[in-house]
Amino acid sequence: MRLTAEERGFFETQGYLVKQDLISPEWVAEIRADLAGLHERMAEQPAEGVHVSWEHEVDPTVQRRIKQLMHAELVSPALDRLCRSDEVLDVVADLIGPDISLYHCKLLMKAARDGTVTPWHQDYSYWVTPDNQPLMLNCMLQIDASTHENGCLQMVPGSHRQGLVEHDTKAIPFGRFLPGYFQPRPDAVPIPISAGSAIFFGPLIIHGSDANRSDHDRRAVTLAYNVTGNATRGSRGGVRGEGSD
Ligand SMILES: O=C(O)CCC(=O)C(=O)O
Repeated sequence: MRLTAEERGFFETQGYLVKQDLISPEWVAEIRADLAGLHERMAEQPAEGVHVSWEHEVDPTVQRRIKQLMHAELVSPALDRLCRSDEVLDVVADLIGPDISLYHCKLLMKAARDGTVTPWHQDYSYWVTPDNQPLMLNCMLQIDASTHENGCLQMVPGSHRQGLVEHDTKAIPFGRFLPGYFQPRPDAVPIPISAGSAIFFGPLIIHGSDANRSDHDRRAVTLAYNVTGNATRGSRGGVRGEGSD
């Protein structure tokens, strides 16, 4: 798969790009099967190497709900395959070039009724170091369809062009956010997409998502890639190009 000039132009001006039906329904079903009972399994015994952030508004004496799980490739063979798939990497290579390394693979569980807001932020506010540049790229793939009601991703088109802006901080998951946290923004665009579709976006675009007010989970995975050699923290090694192993 190669991007059209129109798609590249859209990504450059708007800061994101939607690819409908990036993977097959069968692959989505495999991912879902790998994730069955994940909240309960991780509450009992987190898998080695993963890092779980829990929904902080859920009473842990009643139940636990995962907000995000870092290094999701370790809990799902189908996600592990996705990180290295041509379906994803062909688009990534078109957008950031052929030398790509995996930065992280993160599950965003946004559980039915319990999934909380992700405040407005730029990912680079988490990733910036004195010796790197904002060259990373996210592929956020929906495991369940995202809708207005279940808290689909919202983007502020073109906001990547203003560079990194100052964030407030708080010691909670997604604890870096723009002033106002998740106040309504007239310049934000909700992007509901089907399961198996993905949104590609860079590290400087402002984005966030509302709470899940529905009875259905809104699970997604974010595959973040970096250009090989752009200094990182936490890179899991090359997947393509000169940094491959
Ligand atoms: O789960 C979401 O809706 C937002 C995730 C997000 O903003 C991120 O991973 O940077």
